[in-house]
Amino acid sequence: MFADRAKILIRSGKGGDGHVSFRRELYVPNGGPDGGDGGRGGDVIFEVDEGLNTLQDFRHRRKFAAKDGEPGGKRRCHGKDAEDIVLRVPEGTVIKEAESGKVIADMSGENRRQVVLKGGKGGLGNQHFATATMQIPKYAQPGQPSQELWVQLELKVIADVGLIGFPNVGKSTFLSRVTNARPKIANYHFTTLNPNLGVVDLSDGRGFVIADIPGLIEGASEGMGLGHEFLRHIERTRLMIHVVDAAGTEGRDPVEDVYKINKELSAYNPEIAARPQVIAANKTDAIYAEGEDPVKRL
Ligand SMILES: Nc1nc2c(ncn2[C@@H]2O[C@H](COP(=O)(O)OP(=O)(O)OP(=O)(O)O)[C@@H](O)[C@H]2O)c(=O)[nH]1
Ligand SMILES: [Mg+2]
Repeated sequence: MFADRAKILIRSGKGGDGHVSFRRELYVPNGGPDGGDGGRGGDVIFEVDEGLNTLQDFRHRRKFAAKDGEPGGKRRCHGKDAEDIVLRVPEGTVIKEAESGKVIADMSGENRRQVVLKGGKGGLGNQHFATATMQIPKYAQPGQPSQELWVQLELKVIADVGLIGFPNVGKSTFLSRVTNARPKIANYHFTTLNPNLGVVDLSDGRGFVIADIPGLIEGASEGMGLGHEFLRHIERTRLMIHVVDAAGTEGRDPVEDVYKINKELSAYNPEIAARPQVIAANKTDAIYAEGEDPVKRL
């Protein structure tokens, strides 16, 4: 299945604590404070990887934590900074705060790399806290805490072609015949609940991607059926193949079907409705019409 959503837990590293120590040398009785600073905790960074098309990597692993900074040491030793972690996502991934749905980052266009959680700063060692009146500071600063967050990753399907149409008209069947995809096909509505992607291989080496989108129904633009959820997936396709049950096996008129689906498209986003569309008359083997040939009417 084509993964286009994933919920993951990310955590930045805690800053290392500052250290409390005093110089101890032979013949130096009251050495001053020499506790070093803690290192910085790792950031959590998201980066676009051109080679990725799906969020599949985030299905198997859900927790991603950067390491903590190391604490400071004696003799002004600075704790080591932790390495950042870089999570690679496909272009077009939107990162949202899972609880509120607030968009944190949109990894598209110019935005190739974004720090989403900052690691904690390291605390200062006691060497910094000596004053004229306090020459033996027994205090050092703790490192800043880490941050933890559940985030929702969302990827709009990036396909060249989108298959649209009423439920059960044969969109998935079409996809399975012209691409390498093996979607579920069954004789009931809403068999497809998530978009399936398939690649069409052309002999000259160029291929293109077709997305099979769950069936649309009247009112989809207002959220009926799975409504917006479905329409969201075609936003980035360049053209659509509009599959129609030409035989009207469920009692609907195929020409009316085309108008109804297009009405939903324009209500959702007129820009999508204006994109090129190929009408594919399907189930022609089941046509038993006496009147005008429905394929001709289409
Ligand atoms: N007779 C006939 N049946 C077909 C044809 N294409 C698909 N079917 C059947 O129609 C039913 C629905 O096919 P699907 O490909 O699952 O339809 P879908 O449009 O993806 O359906 P949803 O995912 O529910 O929207 C299945 O039982 C298919 O075998 C065709 O050309 N002729
Ligand atoms: Mg289907």
